[in-house]
Amino acid sequence: MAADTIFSRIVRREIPADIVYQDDLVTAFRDIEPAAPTHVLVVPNHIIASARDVTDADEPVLGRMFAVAARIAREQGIAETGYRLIVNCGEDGCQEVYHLHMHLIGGRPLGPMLAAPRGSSAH
Ligand code: DGP
Repeated sequence: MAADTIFSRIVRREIPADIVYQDDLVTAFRDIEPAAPTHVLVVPNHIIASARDVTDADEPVLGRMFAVAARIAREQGIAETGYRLIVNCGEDGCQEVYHLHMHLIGGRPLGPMLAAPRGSSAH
């Protein structure tokens, strides 16, 4: 069995979080460090550590994550103005929590996609 994560404890409602949606496959809750007026995390209820650990068997839950993100975006009133969906993976992707999650971020213009670390280049 996969190790427990802070997000699986939120899914089980063992620790507080502002849950905006939950069903049999996924849970969505507000990020504790919001990067924009709307910043929601959509997570599978069961632990998939990272995007690199996804398998064919995960396709239903991955589809649900996108469908739920679209639903929440509509509910939050940002579907028309637009938003960004982000999945960080591994060390270079700055993943902090090893329980797959999709960031749904919007409610203001978000600017260019990547903020490069100082002194870095694309090559
Ligand atoms: P990432 O770098 O993609 O792994 O982002 C992890 C996000 O999770 C980060 O934006 C902060 C958020 N986060 C971490 N711990 C908690 C928590 O206990 N509650 C909530 N709501 N969000 C958390």
